[in-house]
Amino acid sequence: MDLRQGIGLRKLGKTAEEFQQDLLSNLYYRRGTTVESASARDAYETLSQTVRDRLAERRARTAAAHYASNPRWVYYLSAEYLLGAQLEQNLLYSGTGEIAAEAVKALGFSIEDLEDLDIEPGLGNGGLGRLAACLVDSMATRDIPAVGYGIRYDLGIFRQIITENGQTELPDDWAFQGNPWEFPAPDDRQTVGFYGHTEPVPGSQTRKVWVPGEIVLGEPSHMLVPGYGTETVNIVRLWSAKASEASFDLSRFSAGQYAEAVQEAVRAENISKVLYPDDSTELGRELRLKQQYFLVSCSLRDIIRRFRLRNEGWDGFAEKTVIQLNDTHPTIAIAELMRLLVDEYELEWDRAWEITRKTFAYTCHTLLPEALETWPVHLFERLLPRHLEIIYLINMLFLREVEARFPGDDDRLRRMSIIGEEPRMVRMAHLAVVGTEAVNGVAELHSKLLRETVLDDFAELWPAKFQNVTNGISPRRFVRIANPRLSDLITEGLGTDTWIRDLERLEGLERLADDASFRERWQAIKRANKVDLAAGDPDSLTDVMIKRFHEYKRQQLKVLHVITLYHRIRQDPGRDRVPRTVLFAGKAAPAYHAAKDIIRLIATVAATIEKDPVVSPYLKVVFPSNYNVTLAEKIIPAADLSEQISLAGKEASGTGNMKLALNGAITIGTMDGANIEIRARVGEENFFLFGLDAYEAANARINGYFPHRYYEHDPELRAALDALGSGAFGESGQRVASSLMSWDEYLTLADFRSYLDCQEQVEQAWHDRERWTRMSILNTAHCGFFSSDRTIADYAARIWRVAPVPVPHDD
Ligand code: F55
Repeated sequence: MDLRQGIGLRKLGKTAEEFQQDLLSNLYYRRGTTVESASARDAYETLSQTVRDRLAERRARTAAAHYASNPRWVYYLSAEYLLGAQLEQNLLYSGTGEIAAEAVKALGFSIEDLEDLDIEPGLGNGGLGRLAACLVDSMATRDIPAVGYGIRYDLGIFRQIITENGQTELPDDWAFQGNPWEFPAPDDRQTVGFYGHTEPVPGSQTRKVWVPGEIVLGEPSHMLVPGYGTETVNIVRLWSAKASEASFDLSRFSAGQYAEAVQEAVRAENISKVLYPDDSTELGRELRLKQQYFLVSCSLRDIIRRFRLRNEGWDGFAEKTVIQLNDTHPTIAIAELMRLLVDEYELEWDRAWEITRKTFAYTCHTLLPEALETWPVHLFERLLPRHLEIIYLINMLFLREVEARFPGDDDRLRRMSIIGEEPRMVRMAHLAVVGTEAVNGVAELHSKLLRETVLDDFAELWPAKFQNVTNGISPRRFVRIANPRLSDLITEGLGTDTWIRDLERLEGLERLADDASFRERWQAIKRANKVDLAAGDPDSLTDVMIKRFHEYKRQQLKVLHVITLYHRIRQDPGRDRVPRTVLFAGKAAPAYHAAKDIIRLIATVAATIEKDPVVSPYLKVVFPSNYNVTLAEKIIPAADLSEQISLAGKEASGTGNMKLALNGAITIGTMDGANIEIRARVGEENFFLFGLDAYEAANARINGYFPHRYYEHDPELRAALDALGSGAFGESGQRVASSLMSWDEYLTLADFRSYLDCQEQVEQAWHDRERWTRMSILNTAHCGFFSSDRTIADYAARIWRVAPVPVPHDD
């Protein structure tokens, strides 16, 4: 048999009997147990393997098709992936949901029970990590040859427990029971250097030899990333740090110094031990820079290895390769590729630089100045001495270019330099802009503000480099899987399920918004989803704010609203009111004390309301622990109102806003991030807008912002802040109030009245249930644009210039 002609595999069966046979064979031969003694975990592992095998077969065909066509590849470099649970997704994507359910039933289990055993790899913090997962899903769905590279952290984002005392954190040993979805690939191990010194190469101006002082191994494993409704199965390749043999000190061990003997090995393996739980605040810690370089060094060598399988020399490299940097975290790749090309492959500097610049593209995810990554020069010098030299040279040549364009403008040179002065820092965003062919923001407003503010000098120098690619979300995970009831109704209403791959078809729901019986079913589904969630009265308005805790996102504004409602009910208990269930979920970085105070305050407010018999019939605050992808999939389908209330100009895009709108929640939000694009699509009458816009917000302090004035002029605001200040809601409440009264960085008080007025409009609309339901349907109908399939089509056409490579069917 010539394996190169096809993939030489026996076909895996498509019938329930064949699936069941494979399940049994996996139970006996791989799991090593029997039907009689199989536990739920045995059944889960075996089912996962059986499903995985079906995808692995598609994976083999994908690899064969890619190998044959030698295409242009997309490599997505991201320090984070929030992939979510895998079983249900893989059942759906492999089309084995029904036969699998039958087969496990014969073993005495239900598929739902086994799905409960499926854990999620929490290898990310929030939006950025989940975006990476949605984008790899859509790359596979769009048949784009792609590999996602990341780090296989032993401990993912911490497990959160909410009590009346606020948030506590526990380690997340996510793969403790094994991970059936993962394939180790020890043969593709890489060697990574750190520290040490550089030596000149005689006769060369630019080449150097780097002699590292520490060597660590990177061992890859991969998870399958199937496309939906297509044959493509791509991979996400995750690196684990392993100590080299040499790092075990046998002589110390023999001398009885057991801890010292393994000390170096432990240090090496710490690199992939834990995900940094901070979003948006850079810590400047050495271990984090080590993680970044570890990811980059392993991945680039793997990319080059893969290129060399089909190509020779370097001429074709930039044509066959595009490397997308997910924020600045993997930006050291620019210096690393230069190092590999110049020092190891002996290319001329200019040629190496041309290749490097053409190969990379950079996505920025923030506007917060404190989230723009910088590293102390001295740390860089110690950890990555050769990379610092290369960055200096890149910077010198770059500043020469700037000087030629703007002679004598020293201030501009200082602003644009990759090296900041006092203290001396490496500015990763500057390196990312200088070393790439394309730079994009993640929503229209964000991209515009990047050009006008943070990166304005660069946009002036290279206007064509700057683009917008508005974020999107996977309709499979966040509609089809999360909300099966609504999905079935949509499919019935449209007469087809093609919307799952072609989300703009949801427009067809527009006419159904006028159909009373359709509206009734729509409403019944929302209610049933609320019953499933069991967060509160299913007939109450379910008002959700689910996202990381950060002051710029303004959970504190929502708390002021809740306290005001509480006061209103107490003052006039007899009045008829809209019952509300306010649901908060999200994690705060463990060291972010102000955010943790807000969490604790919410827990206290929730308990106070619960105990109050006058208020509790109308108002309930719930705060489920440990917000993650799995919990999001339960909450989102049950939401009526979506809180997107960041200070305008601070939220780059948001993606929760898209997930909620697509599931028929109506947004109350500011003119921020993708809210603006959601509003433009669903129509202003189907969106609750309030607050300052980004320009007003930016000017507020310039014109003199005094939070105290709002306190003095608004009695309800005063009552809420006084209650907090009095200690009625604990010390955390006092600290939140004092921070708002003294500085209020995110203009919470300025937007308070506008927000409360807008919430009144929400209640008016809720009273008219027909109107509300129509708004809800129209939100879903008009949000098809926010599919990550569209996002990927944008990247593919405008940034990557890649074409799909279809994978043939097996019949
Ligand atoms: C993680 C680590 C560091 Cl060091 C910095 C930032 C992060 C992080 O998680 N950022 C993040 O999630 N950013 C978000 O990206 C989303 C996807 O583009 C946006 O929708 C969202 O607005 C932005 O805050």
